[in-house]
Amino acid sequence: MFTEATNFSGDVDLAFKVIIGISIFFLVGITTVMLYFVIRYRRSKHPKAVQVKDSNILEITWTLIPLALAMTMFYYGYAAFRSQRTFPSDAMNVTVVSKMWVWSFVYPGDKESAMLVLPINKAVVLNLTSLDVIHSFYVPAFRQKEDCVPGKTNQMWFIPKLAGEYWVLCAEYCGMNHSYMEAKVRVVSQAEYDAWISALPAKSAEPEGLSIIKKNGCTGCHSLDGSKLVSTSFKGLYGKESLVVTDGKEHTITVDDAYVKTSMYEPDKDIVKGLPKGVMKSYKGVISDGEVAKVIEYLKSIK
Ligand SMILES: [Cu+2]
Repeated sequence: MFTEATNFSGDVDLAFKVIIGISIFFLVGITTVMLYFVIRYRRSKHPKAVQVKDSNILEITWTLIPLALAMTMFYYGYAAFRSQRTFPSDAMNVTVVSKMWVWSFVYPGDKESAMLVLPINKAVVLNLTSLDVIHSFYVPAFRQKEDCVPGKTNQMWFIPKLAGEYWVLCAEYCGMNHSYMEAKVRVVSQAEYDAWISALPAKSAEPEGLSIIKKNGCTGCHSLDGSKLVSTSFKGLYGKESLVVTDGKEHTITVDDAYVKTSMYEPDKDIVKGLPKGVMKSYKGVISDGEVAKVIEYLKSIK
């Protein structure tokens, strides 16, 4: 439960343990004293109230002790927070791009990956961005969480200390597939990282249509490998016959250039039977006619 996966996780866990320890101490202490008083001073034994005169010593004591306890909790919390906000200058930088409902990680050299792969024992700064709504980058094993806000770059940093695979979750409710917005962080040896990053193709090497699809976050709902997400997979889609509902009437269409374009610009017009309405936004004015052609070209290539 308390594995130290990064240089910070121990500090965060310590703050957690101090706060929970003090809380448990008071829960037990106050409950015990309360039960004792309830029994000891019950009405049948003490029918008449006794007036207690105020005591300065007592007042000062019960002010100073809670102050010291609160400051202790503050100290451990602040110590863990401060080191996380003091950024190293020699760290490697990775940009985290969030979009409903996918994470992607952009490495220097314009390389992009769906998984965050990091070399062990090396400081990394994550530059967190969002292309649409507020998401929150959360790695429970690392005890770290930071919001991804559109139009703004937030940062977080850490040194991975334990090789392994960890979950990345979105901790800010961001719409229908929020709970599926996940990725993996893989912490590996430097040699393994070097091999992985050099094998990762630069974004410019991929088909333009695929870049447009990724950039607009289409893969959050449409898979490229035939698996079912919110909507139909792009694999094998072009040229396929599909049962759609238009103005409440069912009919069969063939997925061709015109249908792909309509689906992007007026997504609610011809809805594939069984799929929900109003989930996909219109990409009119976002994806140009020229880009639509590139996407169609790409869809044809994965028929
Ligand atoms: Cu999200």
